[in-house]
Amino acid sequence: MLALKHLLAGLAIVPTLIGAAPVDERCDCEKPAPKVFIISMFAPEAEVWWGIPEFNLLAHNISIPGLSPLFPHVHCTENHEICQLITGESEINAATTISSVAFSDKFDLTSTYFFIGGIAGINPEVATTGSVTFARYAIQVALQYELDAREIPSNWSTGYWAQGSYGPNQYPESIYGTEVFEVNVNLRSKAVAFARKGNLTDSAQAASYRAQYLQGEGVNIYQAGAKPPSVVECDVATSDVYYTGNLLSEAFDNTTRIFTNGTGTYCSTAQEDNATLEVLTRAALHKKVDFARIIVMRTASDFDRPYPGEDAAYHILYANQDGFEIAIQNIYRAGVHVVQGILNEWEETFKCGVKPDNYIGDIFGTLGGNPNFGPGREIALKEGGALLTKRGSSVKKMRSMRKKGVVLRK
Ligand SMILES: *[C@@H]1O[C@H](CO)[C@@H](O)[C@H](O)[C@H]1NC(C)=O
Ligand SMILES: *[C@@H]1O[C@H](CO)[C@@H](O)[C@H](O)[C@H]1NC(C)=O
Ligand SMILES: *[C@@H]1O[C@H](CO)[C@@H](O)[C@H](O)[C@H]1NC(C)=O
Ligand SMILES: *[C@@H]1O[C@H](CO)[C@@H](O)[C@H](O)[C@H]1NC(C)=O
Ligand SMILES: *[C@@H]1O[C@H](CO)[C@@H](O)[C@H](O)[C@H]1NC(C)=O
Ligand SMILES: *[C@H]1O[C@H](CO)[C@@H](O)[C@H](O)[C@H]1NC(C)=O
Repeated sequence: MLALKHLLAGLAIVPTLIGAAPVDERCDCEKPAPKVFIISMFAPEAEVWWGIPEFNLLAHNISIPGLSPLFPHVHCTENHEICQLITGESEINAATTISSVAFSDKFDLTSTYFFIGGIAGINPEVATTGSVTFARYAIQVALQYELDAREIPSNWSTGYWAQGSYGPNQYPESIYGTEVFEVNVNLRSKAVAFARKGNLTDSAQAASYRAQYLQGEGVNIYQAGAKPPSVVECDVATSDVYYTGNLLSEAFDNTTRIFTNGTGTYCSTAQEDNATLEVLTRAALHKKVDFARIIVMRTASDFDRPYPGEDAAYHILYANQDGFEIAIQNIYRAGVHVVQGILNEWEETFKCGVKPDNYIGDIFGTLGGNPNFGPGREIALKEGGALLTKRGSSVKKMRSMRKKGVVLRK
């Protein structure tokens, strides 16, 4: 290499040669440029797309370094118009797999629609099992401090409180940057319209379980939870911890409201989406992907809390909610219309992209613009530690928090 550089440096015409060579962007024309990339998290979510009449995702199995050892291939149709990856479950797997694909040289992803299609828990105040939800926000609700409930101060409503704050339901003062992501609302509207063409499935057992949410006070708050499955616009919470029960669900509903400055609607609960969106933010910053082309769809496999009067542990461990299979099936039944809708209207609509009217991106404003959540770019970056060595105030704050017994882990 060194020798070659020397040789080239001696040639006056080198700049012209390099300029004319078919390098960089030109080469992207040769690479597969999928129109839709389906993001599945584990085998059942992936396999529901296989063996279907509409398209064959198993025509190409492409290995990419960095994918999960459990799911070592990206799958694509014969013409590479539709591809699928399987992240593996939870935030670490999602971030690692999406990074490997987004920064891989094997694809041109600059015009690709990323379509997250996974199952999730569901808030019965907003929707029910089997429902298909489309998020505007993804909120990393468990990115907080936590005390076990048995050790919390007597006047606290939960053991969770935002980082850098002094108790539950306060706004975070320490920002990591992955707390909230917002995706393209105009694209979501189109995806929802496509998904509504789907004939959603249900089961008799799921129907009889959800009817019990109307008991007692449920009659006032859980009407949506007792209705048959439908397509709903509401937001997704991300947490590695698979939490459940009335109190944690209410606490993370509160967190969603606080992190989104009251603009988010807590409904589905999953373990990956903020990780996926963080990677796509970074990839978008380097023009590898278009952050305006992301759809977050979660279908509901179980309720995040028991019905009134039901024991919380019994609900999650032993009750037959029967939501899993219908949630998996409805990924395909609703999702296939989203994929086909994008392909059918590619030339007139999707090729050039659907312009967002809302802010899109993370809490820092990394991709430009001002989020309608978060403390603002300057403060968020400062609280995120970006300028820590220059900022006496942040250092002082950390010291004073340590004195108060709050340990900031980095
Ligand atoms: C791709 O992998 C799937 C299962 O992982 C397999 O069923 C299919 O035959 C493979 N396709 C090709 C072209 O090898
Ligand atoms: C709990 O009580 C303490 C001590 O009186 C007070 O400082 C704090 O604000 C209270 N916290 C909440 C969440 O009410
Ligand atoms: C919808 O799906 C159900 C089975 O889940 C089937 O019985 C019904 O005929 C379907 N309806 C339409 C309009 O395709
Ligand atoms: C959620 O917020 C409401 C309103 O601020 C509060 O009354 C409730 O105790 C909170 N719930 C939890 C579990 O923190
Ligand atoms: C969100 O709420 C926090 C805490 O009240 C506030 O400091 C921040 O300015 C708000 N952000 C926006 C964009 O309104
Ligand atoms: C990420 O988390 C925020 C809240 O913490 C949520 O509103 C948002 O929908 C999440 N983003 C995605 C894409 O899951």
